[in-house]
Amino acid sequence: MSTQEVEVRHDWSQPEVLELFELPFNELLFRAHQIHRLYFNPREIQISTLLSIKTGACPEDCKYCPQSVRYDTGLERESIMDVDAVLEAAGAAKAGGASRFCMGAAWRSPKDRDLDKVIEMIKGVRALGMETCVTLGMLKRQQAERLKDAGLDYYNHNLDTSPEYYKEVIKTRSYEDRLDTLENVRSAGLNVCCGGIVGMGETREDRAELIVQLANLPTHPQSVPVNNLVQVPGTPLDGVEAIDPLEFVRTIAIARIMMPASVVRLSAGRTEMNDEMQALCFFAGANSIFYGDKLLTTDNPEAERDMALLKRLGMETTAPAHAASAG
Ligand code: SAM
Ligand code: DTB
Ligand code: SF4
Repeated sequence: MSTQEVEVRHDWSQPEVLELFELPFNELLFRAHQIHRLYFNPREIQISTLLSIKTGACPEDCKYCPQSVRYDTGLERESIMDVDAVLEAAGAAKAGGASRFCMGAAWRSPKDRDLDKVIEMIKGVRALGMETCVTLGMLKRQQAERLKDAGLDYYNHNLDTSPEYYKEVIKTRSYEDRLDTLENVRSAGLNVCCGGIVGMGETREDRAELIVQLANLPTHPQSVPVNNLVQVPGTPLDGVEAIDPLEFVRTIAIARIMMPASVVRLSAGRTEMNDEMQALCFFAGANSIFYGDKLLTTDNPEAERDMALLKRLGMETTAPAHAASAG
């Protein structure tokens, strides 16, 4: 098999993706791993560290999110961090081995004066020799261009789930709004980081449709975070039935098959996964993780435990580099 034989497609249909979901588990993993090896060194893993630069009191109503002002999750609201404190955290992440620093803000969309400060942060993190990513909510074209000019590498904005299930989860912004932001980010020439969350009570059809939506974008997102819902007391999705771990692995394998050149990140939810499950996800094609003791507001596995796991698996972390363009 060669990369020529594995076409990078943008015309997937839900029924054919459901057929992939129905494959025997080993058959699916074998196909995904074969494709993975065509595009990537299977020993390599990209690691990003997250920092919440503006926490809580978000006006949006995303039912999974501890930062929405509508749910009582006991989170203290904080104003935007000082640039120096952000750069200190980025320096520590770099010393710990992270190649990319991702800054997240609990905004519906940034105001222009917020962007001034974020731009200072991006320039400072870049000067440390790290790749930069921000996730700030909806973005206008001109704002995306300002971020590109500042040297930003990636913008994260997730589709979260299928268009149908989306309406059950978020009412304050539409799927179309998200697609518009992605278009603005793409046309500004930024790398797109876009994925979703599973384990929110969605059906297999919803999971298939989420990956169809991602793979049928005009270009595949360069980075695809697959989050397993972190259930936070006080959020409406707390207590929802968790996804079967093997169904989660299948979701990773199918993302790998359908977006062969994209980096697939095993994202939120790793604290609940054992080492064996994570190893299966890496075999299925995940080649990135969030690294560091915290995600934005919830826990992530301890950095030392992750380094020990990567060592046990014979995996190596990648150095910062501008991503090769995905198809
Ligand atoms: N406010 C911005 C936005 O929503 O675009 C940026 C930050 S927001 C926290 C970034 C992403 O984190 C969301 O799109 C969602 O996919 C993910 N996320 C939030 N809460 C989560 C949870 N409890 N479990 C898993 N993923 C979560
Ligand atoms: C993404 O897809 N997952 C990250 C990042 N992009 C910004 C966020 C996960 C957040 C989990 C809940 C929290 O820690 O607040
Ligand atoms: Fe706000 Fe983002 Fe959380 Fe939604 S996911 S409530 S937009 S911080």
